[in-house]
Amino acid sequence: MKIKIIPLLVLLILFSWTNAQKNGKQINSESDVPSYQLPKLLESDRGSIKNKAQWEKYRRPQILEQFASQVYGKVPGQLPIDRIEVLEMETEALGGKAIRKQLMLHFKKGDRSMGFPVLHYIPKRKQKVPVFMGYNFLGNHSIAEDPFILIDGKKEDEMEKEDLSNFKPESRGSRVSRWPVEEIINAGYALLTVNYNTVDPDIDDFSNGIHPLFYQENQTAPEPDQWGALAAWAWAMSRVLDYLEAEPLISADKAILFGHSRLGKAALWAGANDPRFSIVISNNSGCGGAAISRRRFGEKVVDINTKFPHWFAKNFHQYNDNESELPVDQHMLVALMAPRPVYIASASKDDWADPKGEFLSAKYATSVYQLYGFKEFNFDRFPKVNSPIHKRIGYHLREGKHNITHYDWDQFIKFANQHLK
Ligand code: GTR
Repeated sequence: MKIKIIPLLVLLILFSWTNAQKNGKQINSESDVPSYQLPKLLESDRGSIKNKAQWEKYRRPQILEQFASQVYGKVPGQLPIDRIEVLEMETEALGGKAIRKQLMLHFKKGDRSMGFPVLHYIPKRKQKVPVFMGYNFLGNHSIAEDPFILIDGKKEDEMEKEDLSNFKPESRGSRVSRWPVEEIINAGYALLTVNYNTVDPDIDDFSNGIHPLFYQENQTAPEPDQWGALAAWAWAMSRVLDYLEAEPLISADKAILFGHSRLGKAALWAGANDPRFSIVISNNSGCGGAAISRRRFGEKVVDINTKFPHWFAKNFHQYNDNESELPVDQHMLVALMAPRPVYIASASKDDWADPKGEFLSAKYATSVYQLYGFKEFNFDRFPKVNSPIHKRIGYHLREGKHNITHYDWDQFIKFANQHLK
């Protein structure tokens, strides 16, 4: 009797283990990718799109609207910067090479107000300089060892106890490996950063951050087709660009927006909405970023909406395990950057972000770039590790994990040099 039960038990355990693999994070084999059909980039209700004029007039606005109402959510109105406060400035930063500026951008609507601090380093040059701009995860003070970087806009000894819940003084310099400030400055670029939590805290709570300034009376959360956190982070980068247009040391028409991971998703959405960003770079942005949702490889729509219910519009939750009903897919998001240079970076051990799905978005977006005369891409085959492709669309598969490294930055700087200098 016992002898019969044991093989049965083994079978049962094996069966449930395989199922757990399928439902959980580990399902990462190309053979598990379902067959799927992508929505057509160059078909509209008016027929096929044959040139850039038709793309810009009919198809682009339609795709943008579908992403806004079904994926990231619409921004319910407009709100310009109310006031810019200079918090700190040093003309001899980084051993005299750069100017450090720290500002607070203030916003106000009715009796509600909020603000977020901006840090930049600007190389000392005779002419205006281009700028890399992007969010950080752990606070502006995490990007460099520099003791003068304020923590959430405040000096360390002036911080109250509650200020410390979001920002740890010990984070100072903790992310220098992701932020090669000197290399960027030496290459002639300014660097601007904002902590994303200061725009909208990354928690499932719509009572804080920028959202409440847009509420109607008695509204406490965005409507189903209105913005989640990613769209709020995207929106705020455009407001930073509004400020940069008046900054005499920086060429706002050479603003390179970059972001890693969730912030890479936000960078792509910001770039889609605001054509003033001259280059957009997404690093390991994955699901809801550059990766094709219909591949269901690594992180799926249902995973992201379950773990981060506040990132996207509520409408996006309709597509949990239902990707085939999405009117768009992420190659269309990349295509919304056209004809501007766009860069998609993946990492070989970042299965959760689906490197191949990120590559395919770049590849399929080329059909729109071709309407603008950009024909050469070399996107026929998924490239080997560390073999970057720098065309009007850039792509690389870095060897290694989900991260942002010197290798990535070297590629981004080369790509920017190629297109802006
Ligand atoms: C993960 C999330 C990803 C990615 C990442 C990040 O937990 O599943 O979509 O955004 O976080 O931002 O680091």
